[in-house]
Amino acid sequence: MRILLMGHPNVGKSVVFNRITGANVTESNYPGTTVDYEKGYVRIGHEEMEVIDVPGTFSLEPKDKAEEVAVKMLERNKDSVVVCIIDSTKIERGLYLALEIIERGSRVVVALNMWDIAEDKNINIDVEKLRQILGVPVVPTIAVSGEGIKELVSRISGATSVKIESVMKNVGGS
Ligand SMILES: Nc1nc2c(ncn2[C@@H]2O[C@H](COP(=O)(O)OP(=O)(O)OP(=O)(O)O)[C@@H](O)[C@H]2O)c(=O)[nH]1
Ligand SMILES: [Mg+2]
Repeated sequence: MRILLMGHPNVGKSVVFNRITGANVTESNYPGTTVDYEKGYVRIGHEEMEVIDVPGTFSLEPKDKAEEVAVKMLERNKDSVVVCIIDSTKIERGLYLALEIIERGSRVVVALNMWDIAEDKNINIDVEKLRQILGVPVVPTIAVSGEGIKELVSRISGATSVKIESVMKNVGGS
């Protein structure tokens, strides 16, 4: 089984990747650092899973080379679990991409990364409500300190796909 780490540029995908796999991929605060993909491994239970640090993409309608690589990765790996990494300080934009990935039928786990910065800015996110609306696991993370990463990994093997129609119904009802 494969795990794809996806999200907008500069949300912390490579730091999460390094945390999960113990690898050492270039991290930087310049968006678009990862234009090709990196591969590593994580052992979950008895299973060794391949983890892919997918280039950042704003949406599934590619606008440049990096986004093209990202969308192709998703299309070629329909049965993988996608860890969708969202910048907690820019949650709406990130959720749009998460919904697009859910809509494609992938199993998704959402990481609300940069949780420390959101706290500093007094941005309060109702994680439980987000879980209920999306119907997928939602885990706050601080990739740079490692907080939440263990829990994130623990949610991967149980991830299931959800119907976009039921998510949209929940959005309407909230
Ligand atoms: N404060 C804080 N900084 C973080 C966190 N996660 C990542 N960063 C920082 O955010 C910057 C971007 O991290 P990367 O892992 O390179 O981001 P990326 O998503 O891989 O970026 P691209 O490959 O360019 O798409 C780095 O300077 C990280 O140190 C976090 O949870 N909290
Ligand atoms: Mg990167």
